[in-house]
Parts: sequence; C-alpha cells; structure tokens
Amino acid sequence: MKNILVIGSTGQIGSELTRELRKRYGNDHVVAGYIKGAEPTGELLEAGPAEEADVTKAEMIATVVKKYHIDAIYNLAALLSVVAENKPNLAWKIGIDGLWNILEVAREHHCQVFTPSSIGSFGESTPHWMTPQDTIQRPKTIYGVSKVTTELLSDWFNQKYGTDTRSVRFPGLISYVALPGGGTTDYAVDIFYSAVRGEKFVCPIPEGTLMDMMYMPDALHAAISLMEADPARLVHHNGFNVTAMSFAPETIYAEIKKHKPNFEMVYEVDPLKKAIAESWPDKLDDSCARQEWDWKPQYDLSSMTVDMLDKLSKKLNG
Ligand code: AKB
Repeated sequence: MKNILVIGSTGQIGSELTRELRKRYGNDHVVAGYIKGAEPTGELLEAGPAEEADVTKAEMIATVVKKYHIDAIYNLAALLSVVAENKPNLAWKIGIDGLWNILEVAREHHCQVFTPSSIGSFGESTPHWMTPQDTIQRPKTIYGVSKVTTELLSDWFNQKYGTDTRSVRFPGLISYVALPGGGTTDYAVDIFYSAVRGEKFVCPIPEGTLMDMMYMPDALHAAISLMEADPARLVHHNGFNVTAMSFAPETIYAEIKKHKPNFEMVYEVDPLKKAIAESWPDKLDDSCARQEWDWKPQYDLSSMTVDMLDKLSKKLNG
C-alpha cells in the first residue's frame, strides 16, 4: 500500500483530499501535514497520523517523509490569487521556494509529487475560448507567475532527475466543506452561502465574465486519478487543463434561483478581482487530460447546484 503525505491538509482542497485518500489507501497510510496555526482537528486529526510539514522547512519535510516511508506527496501549500497579489513575497516563498524543497526531498526519496497549477497560469494574451493545453502563458499576477513556474519546475525535475511530478490546472473549486479564502473564483462558493442563508448576494465579478469551475468531488477525482494514471500513456506530466463547467455570475445566479425563487443578487465589482478574472480563460479545452488519463467530470452546473444547496442547507441549518 502507498504511503501518502498531504501538505496543506487543513486547507480548502487538503481537508477533503485527505479524507478521500484515507478512504482509498487506509487511514494509517495518509499523513495529514499542517503548519503551525492551521492544525487539524476532529476527524482529520483522530482518524490518521498528522505531522507538522511546513514547505519552507526542507529538513522538516524530509523527516516526515523518512518517518512514514512516504511514496507520494500532494503539495497543496499555496496562497490563492487575490491574497498572493497582496502578499507577493509570501506567495513566492510558499509556492516556489517551498516547491523546490518538496522536489528536492522527492528526488532524494523517490516520491511522486502532485502540485496543483491553475487557470491563473494563463493571461490576457492566451486564447480565451477553448484554451489549448499547450499555448501562451504570460500571466501578469504573481499567482500566475508562480503557477507557470510550478509547472516548469515540476517538468524540469521530471526531465532532469526522473522525479514523477504530475499536476492539473484547477479551475475555481466549489465545495460546501471548507471555504476557499482569497481567490478570484470564491464568489461561486459565497453565492451558495448567501442563497442558503436567505441573504442578498453582492457579486464582486462583473456580469458576463466567464470562468471555468468544478465541484470538489470532481477535483479530488482529478488529482487522484492523475496520480494513479499509467505513466506510459502520459505525454504531458504537469499542467493538464481540466474543467467541468464554465459560467458567468448571472448564469449561476439563474441556476440557484430555480431552487430559491426569492434569491437576489446585485453587483459591486472589485477592480482587482475583475482584472484577474478577465485575464483568465473563458473555457478550457481539456481533451489532453481526457485522452491521456481518461479524465471525465461527474457534475455539471445543474447537478452541482442541487447537491450544494442540499448539503450546505444541512450544514448551516442542521
Ligand atoms: C483562485 O481564484 O485564486 C483559485 C484559482 C482558480 O486558482 N480558485
């Protein structure tokens, strides 16, 4: 059985990915890595091992990898796009210096590594409609610059040392479990909280702005199935385009309104989020992921909306 370390296990993706991996590989085989101030609690802490695993401390990562004979690392340590733009030094320190530490440890201990990239790795000059797998990547945000670097550095370790690095470009991720915190696509999560609480939603993204999105169960499936994919079939290794749906604020609002007829939305556009959102693709072409490792999402906008409203109502209203 594989031994896995999840770095950032208490974050938006990490908290659900750790649970999913424990279901598949067994509780004792999946270590919940965390940083001081974001310690795991409850089931995440009690069900399996947990260790401090700060990407900025290479020795600490190496110690955990040796102690648990780790075969695969899911490196989810990163700041999201809006926060990164306001804390560029920290974004680089965690996203790139941290990645270097992980890749060095992985090279020495022969671990597989998954480090997500994002639709943020694209920029204004990228073709926005059916954005190809291999295309122009000239983002103007520090988040985007760090995501392009993540892809390139991961590919470089793969070519130079044979380190088995793999990654997808995640779109906006929607979940009822943990809040994202600091991204451009967060509105697509926040809108559900307003709808379930019966509050008016104030949308920071302009009408007509399309972005790719995905429900969290599909995101977990993407990460795990790429890590389990047959290496002989992989032409690409890092930065696979993956998407499940593409919508603008008025479209998700209309979808929620089918179930909550009194729900209201107004626009109060945030200039930074607007600039970032408009520089990102409208819709990705994810055919390489479909061909190379059989990627296929389960949820579209309508099935996700039904599930989100149901699960979030139970969570918030008991
Ligand atoms: C963000 O909005 O920053 C992230 C992303 C798409 O990478 N959700």
